[in-house]
Amino acid sequence: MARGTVVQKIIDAHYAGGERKVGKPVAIRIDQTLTQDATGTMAYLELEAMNIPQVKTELSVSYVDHNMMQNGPENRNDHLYLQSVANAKGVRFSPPGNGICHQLHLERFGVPGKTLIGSDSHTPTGGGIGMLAIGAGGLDVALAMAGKPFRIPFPKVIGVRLTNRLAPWCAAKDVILTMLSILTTKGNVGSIVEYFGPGVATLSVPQRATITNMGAELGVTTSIFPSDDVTRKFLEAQGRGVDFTPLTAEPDAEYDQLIEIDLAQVVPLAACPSSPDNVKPIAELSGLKVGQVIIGSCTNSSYRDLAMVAAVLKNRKVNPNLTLAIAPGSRQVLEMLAANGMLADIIGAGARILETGCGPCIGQGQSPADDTISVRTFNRNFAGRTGTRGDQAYLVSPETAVAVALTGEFTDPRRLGIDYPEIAEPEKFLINDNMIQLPTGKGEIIRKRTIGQPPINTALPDKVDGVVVIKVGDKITTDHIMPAGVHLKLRSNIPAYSKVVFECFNEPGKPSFAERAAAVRDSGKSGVIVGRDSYGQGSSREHAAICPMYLGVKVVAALAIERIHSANLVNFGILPLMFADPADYDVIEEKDELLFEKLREQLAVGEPVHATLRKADGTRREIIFNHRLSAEDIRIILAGGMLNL
Ligand code: MIC
Ligand code: SF4
Repeated sequence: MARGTVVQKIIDAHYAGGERKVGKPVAIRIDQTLTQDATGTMAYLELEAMNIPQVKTELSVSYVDHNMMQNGPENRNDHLYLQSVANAKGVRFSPPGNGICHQLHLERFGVPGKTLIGSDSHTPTGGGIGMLAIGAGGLDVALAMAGKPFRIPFPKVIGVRLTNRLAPWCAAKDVILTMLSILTTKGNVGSIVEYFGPGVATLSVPQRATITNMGAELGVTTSIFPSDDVTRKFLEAQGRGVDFTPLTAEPDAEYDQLIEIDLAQVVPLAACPSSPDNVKPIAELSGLKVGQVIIGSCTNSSYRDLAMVAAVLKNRKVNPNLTLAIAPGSRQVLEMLAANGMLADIIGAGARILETGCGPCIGQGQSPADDTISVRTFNRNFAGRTGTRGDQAYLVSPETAVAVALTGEFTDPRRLGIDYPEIAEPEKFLINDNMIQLPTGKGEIIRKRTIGQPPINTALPDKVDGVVVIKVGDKITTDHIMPAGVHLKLRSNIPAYSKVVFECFNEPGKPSFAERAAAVRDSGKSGVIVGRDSYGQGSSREHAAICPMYLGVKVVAALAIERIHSANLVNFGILPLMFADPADYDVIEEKDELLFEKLREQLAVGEPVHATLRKADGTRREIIFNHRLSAEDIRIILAGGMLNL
């Protein structure tokens, strides 16, 4: 049971109940929370609904980094609400322009050995500094702010032993892409990845953070590195030496599964369209023309990443057949590049400098042209996420991205013929926290007209007259369920945002998913969503549960449902079920009826749930579902969601 691991040590130190048995729920105390604006408004509305006067964590920070476009008043209305509610509730506030939550949290707040939950799936970035950092839905983060422990499945710990060191032009991004090619995005629910071995000491904290950040794409609970001398130097360079504690696994630590990666064998890789695990060596893509390169996001926009890019771009020119855009991860990074002249090298080469924030990673601008390839240093390339239908987004390291930016086509950076600029981690980062606002604990909460309320569900009825409102396939992401991009500004307005649920599956001239689901709801029946494997991958956005709930969905039935999404469904009173016989997935069709009788009685820990499927031709059959719900989950669902409870 993963004895002697860093994971086990942190869980032991934060243990707040539950069984220490793989897969069983275990509760842990949460030291820190973070939120970002796109999920944060709901999280703080939920915190308000709980009547919590002041947050009870050691540290909570509210960041604004996603919705920065301000086309119309909605986003700025959100910012003002977030700023004022943070001030009133005892939360620090990081305004737009200060940086991406994960990059900033690592620089300024992360502490080895502490627990962190964040309303963003890339919260595991904090694993780079030795934190147990986990992504969750906004409601779970609100509960943690209210001082409640957080429940995770007691993890299976996957140990990854790193040996040797990366060769020039081969990057931390290529390490996580290697991991994705081994483990894929499916089937890792409930695991935590822990890195160890002699190769660890060769990686800087930002490199480690790239690996744990994109570890989210594996579908694991989180990923973590030990806290060692490299961590100490990073914290000292951030003026936070006092926050250092060493934390490493015992030499005889036991892992539930072992993977070996020889860093010297890692080569430049790309995740090809449209899944982070569709990994190929750059050498195989070589010569493919590219229309756009973007460098940035919480995965790859540290000082080292951008300083390396600046050194390569210096006195060179961006290929005229593409555009290169760069979004620094934090103001610290941007200010340092500005102070040492590297920003001038970047601008001089013809790059477009974007605002510090998520930007194009979440479809806020820079959508690529039709039928062109976009190369990005981001962590997700789900279809349509760029804002262009039928997009072709490839995910690469900054090393590969800058090589492509110079040549206009896929180029193995080792073939560039340029000496690899080795960038040492700074001895001292430029520290300027003047944008972080400390809370006063009182003051008015600013609530403009576009700030709604979280809708509250009704208790689960004993008899659910279900109708299948959509049947989808494998690996449906929360981006498929709730698109971001131009719709992101509707995050605080559930009735409006609900209109675009499953928008990518709508067909012209036919009723949209929202219309079909609302019609079922208004007829007094309940919507059922049918998915296949790995349903609900990706983003932690609880809107992927709240909006379907608003449209009357009561059940999601799939072969497997991802962790954060499943927890969000439970929190909003939607029943997540798994087909006991996968063949039933093939039988069930849209518009079929699925009847659950005595459902409240049927729901018990470890017990299957029976339903009757009624096809359009009147034929009936029994369908059996399994679930992974704990006693607490069942209580929440019966009540119609956590807010009711
Ligand atoms: C993402 O990368 O998909 C996001 C946007 O950061 C999301 C959060 C959201 O949807 O607001 C995430 O990763 O959880
Ligand atoms: Fe922002 Fe992209 Fe990171 Fe999500 S993955 S937090 S959208 S930069």
